Amino acid sequence: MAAEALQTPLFNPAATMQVVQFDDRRFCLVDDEALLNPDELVQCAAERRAEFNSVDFSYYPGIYRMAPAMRALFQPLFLLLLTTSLATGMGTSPPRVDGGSVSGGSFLDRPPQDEIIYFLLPDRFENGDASNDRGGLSGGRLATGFDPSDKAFYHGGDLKGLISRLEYIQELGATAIWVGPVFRNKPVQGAAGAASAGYHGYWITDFTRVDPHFGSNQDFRALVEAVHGRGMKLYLDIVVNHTADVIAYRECPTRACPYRSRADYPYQRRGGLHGEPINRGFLGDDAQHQTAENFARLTRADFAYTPYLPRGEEHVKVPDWLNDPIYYHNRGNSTFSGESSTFGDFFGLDDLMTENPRVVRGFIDIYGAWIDEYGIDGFRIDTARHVNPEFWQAFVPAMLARARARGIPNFHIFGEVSTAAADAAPLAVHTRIDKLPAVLDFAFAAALRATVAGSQGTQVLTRLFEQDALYEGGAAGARRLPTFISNHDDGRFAHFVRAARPGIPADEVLRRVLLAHAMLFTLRGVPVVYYGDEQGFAGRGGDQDARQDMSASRVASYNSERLLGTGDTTAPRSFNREHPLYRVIAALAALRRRESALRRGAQLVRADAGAPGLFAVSRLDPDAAHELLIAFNTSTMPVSAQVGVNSTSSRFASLVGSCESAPSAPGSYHVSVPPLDYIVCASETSR
Ligand SMILES: [Ca+2]
Ligand SMILES: [Ca+2]
Ligand SMILES: [Ca+2]
Repeated sequence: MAAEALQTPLFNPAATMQVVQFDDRRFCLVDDEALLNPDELVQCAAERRAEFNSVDFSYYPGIYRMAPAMRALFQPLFLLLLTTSLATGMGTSPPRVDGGSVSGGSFLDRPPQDEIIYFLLPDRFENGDASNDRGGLSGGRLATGFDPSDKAFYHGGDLKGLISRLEYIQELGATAIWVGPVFRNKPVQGAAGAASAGYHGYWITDFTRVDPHFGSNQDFRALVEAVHGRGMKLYLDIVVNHTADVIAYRECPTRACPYRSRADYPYQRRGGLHGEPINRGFLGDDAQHQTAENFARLTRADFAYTPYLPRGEEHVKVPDWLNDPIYYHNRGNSTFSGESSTFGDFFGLDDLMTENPRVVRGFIDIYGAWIDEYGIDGFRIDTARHVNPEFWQAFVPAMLARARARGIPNFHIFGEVSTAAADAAPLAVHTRIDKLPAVLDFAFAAALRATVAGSQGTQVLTRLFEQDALYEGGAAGARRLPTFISNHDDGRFAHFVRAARPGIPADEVLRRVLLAHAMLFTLRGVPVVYYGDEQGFAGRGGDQDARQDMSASRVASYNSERLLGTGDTTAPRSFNREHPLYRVIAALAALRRRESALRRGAQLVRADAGAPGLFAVSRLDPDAAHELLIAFNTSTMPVSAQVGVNSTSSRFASLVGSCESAPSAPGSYHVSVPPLDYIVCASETSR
């Protein structure tokens, strides 16, 4: 036990009580004097981290500083556990300390609801290797996809660059990284004049390889190891619904093919009701017919259109079975309604016949291998709503089992079900029918857009959370939903504020964006920070306009943008840890890591309004033994109100903003919240 081991930067000499972590199992609560006496520390061993529900130490390798309010609560609990563990003979082995650093707890033990997720597109993050910018291809930008001055093309970001910036991400407070798809893409798609590149990763041709623009599979392994080495997790963005656009149809050589339905173009006729009989005996794709025997009778893919593989692209997809058109729907472009939602091509992208057991097995093999090979921690599933429920019902349990076998008990899977309304029903159905463990909470994003960017009353939020009952697992299930306010498709929250309130002062835009982040980190759900939001990126819209470069940008429209909270532009690198948004997000992340009620606690709405104004909730974690009252003000006037609290909550401390120290009467607490601001108040009363 070297005394140096305790002199980590996290040690706070001003604190009178510290928690020392010896390894991933043992902790010790000590006062300052004890720090000077290593022998006393050796004798001080404790229970497993998992039992300390009020503070998750796995986030704090080294020495943890306790908030004063927590210390008083924690000390008796700790002493009880310590006494118990010593009495049962546990904790008598000497603590293991490696070199000068105390090893951290295992990230593998953290449940999904404890994460803070940072979502990035590798192409737009950091360029660590200029030699791969063209993906090993030669020629102009229509061949290589590389044009750093065009927002629709590759800009050079790669996995090596991402590895070099992990400290920046971790210091922001993220515990998990959701990386946009890394698989090999078709480099360029689209007709001349409308061409764009696969820099975003959603046009996969080879599901087994990292795209050469991003590096190699070895680089991916290095990334996962580096992320895990920091006690963080890596969530991989995957696609099952479609591949790149390779398959074409003879019937429409120069235009998009409109959708042809199963009723108008049944499987057993070629090209329509009066066509020649084909696929004799094929009983269709309904759930009860999704058997290998039935799909063996589907031998012709020309029931609606005549699909073909353009010359030179016959074997572009990997694994090779993906090159056979029989494994695709081939019914033309989706209209995003009716059956075309799951059977249509997503803007020409080849829509897989995910009802076919061969396709199900194929994707279990493909993505299972990424779990086996690299030990990743979860999947974000693209376009999940456009795949039939039976696929997910088979795929999800297979992936979870694969992960468990690999020693990843908390593997997480969350699907993209894109909706624009603050309505949980269209999302929840995919947790109940498809059995997706979670979906991205688009309804939360819409509700914040309506109330914090727009001018709807905070009752919108109350209605949203009432609908948590719709999710599989109810409110507890809803606490596992990744929540977000910005993304790469719809745009960034700052853009929504500007769009809803043209001409408002820059300071008000910033305050509304800060308020939205405060809601993101303190309301139920798992916060997802979209890269660049912490640097004040705003964008002028969605999609390409919301995919700015963190590395020095050469895109004129990005570089002319007014960023929030800084006079800088995206022309130089944007990894500023002093940016006001970076600092506020880091503080919110620290608050969330410290307060188990924010991660795992039930949420009770305490106050709302039919107009912009007060929204208050309590977060209650039975193990934390205190109530967190959080009050937001979405209006530009101060609010002052009585809100309900637990009648046993008798003393309060301010965690954020100014809180009164006592309730006005049992069960009623007075809050004053400045315009576009929030307060977080912690009761000190045990239950
Ligand atoms: Ca590069
Ligand atoms: Ca196609
Ligand atoms: Ca589909």
